[in-house]
Amino acid sequence: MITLALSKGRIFDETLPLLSAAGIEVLEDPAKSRKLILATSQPDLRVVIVRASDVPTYVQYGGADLGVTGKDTLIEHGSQGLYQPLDLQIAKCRVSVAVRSDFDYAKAVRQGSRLRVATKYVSIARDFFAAKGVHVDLIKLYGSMELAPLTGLADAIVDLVSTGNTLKANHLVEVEQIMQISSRLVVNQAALKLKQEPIRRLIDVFSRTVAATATATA
Ligand code: PRT
Ligand code: MG
Repeated sequence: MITLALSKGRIFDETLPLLSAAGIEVLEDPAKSRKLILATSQPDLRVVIVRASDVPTYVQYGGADLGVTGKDTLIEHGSQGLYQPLDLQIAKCRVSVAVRSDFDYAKAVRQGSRLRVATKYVSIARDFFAAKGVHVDLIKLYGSMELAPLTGLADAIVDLVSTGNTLKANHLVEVEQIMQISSRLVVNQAALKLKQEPIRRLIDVFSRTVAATATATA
């Protein structure tokens, strides 16, 4: 049995076409079912539904043989024990710095002010501001980062942006783009050795599909 870890929502939705290209259909919809283990049309492949931030942990410790996870999550979690054969080019976004539209970020940076930065991405934010030589107090949050500058909890946030609509709706502006993000296939290294044939086959189909999609949209 091969176990694939996915999170509900965009990662599940955007992985479906890749599975489909491999001739695999997931037999239940996690948006409708409460089941956490989903059978597929391939009897030796099952999907487990976990929190997005738990995908690397499941794969690292062998609770799943492989998984799909954002590069953001992977950087924050660390990639010990994970083989990363493929950038799947799905669930794309960027990690950015955003502030209230009435906050003069450039001036604060120029003056060497100490910035209060709220984020779920503490490691990415720490490295980014350290490289810029900007002093920051990092405030770890688990969600709704956009609220922090509006309530005076922080001067800035480091968060994921895709369309920019969430920032706009909250009167925030993007002032720096830190990095581009997409989702990666991660594989448990022991599983790769023990179940080499079926896992290699999946990696190969995924990789051909990603390449074909890139050509089609180029
Ligand atoms: O929601 P939960 O707490 O369970 O976990 P999660 O937020 O980590 O999971 P999920 O499914 O929301 O995100 C999984 C992965 O999708 C992330 O780790 C990213 O790699 C990727 N991804 C791609 C995104 C987005 N785009 C995205 N736009 N993840 C989150 N967002 C959020 C963002 O945080 C912000 O609140 O969407 C909002 C901004 O979107 P726009 O379009 O308004 O700019
Ligand atoms: Mg989310």
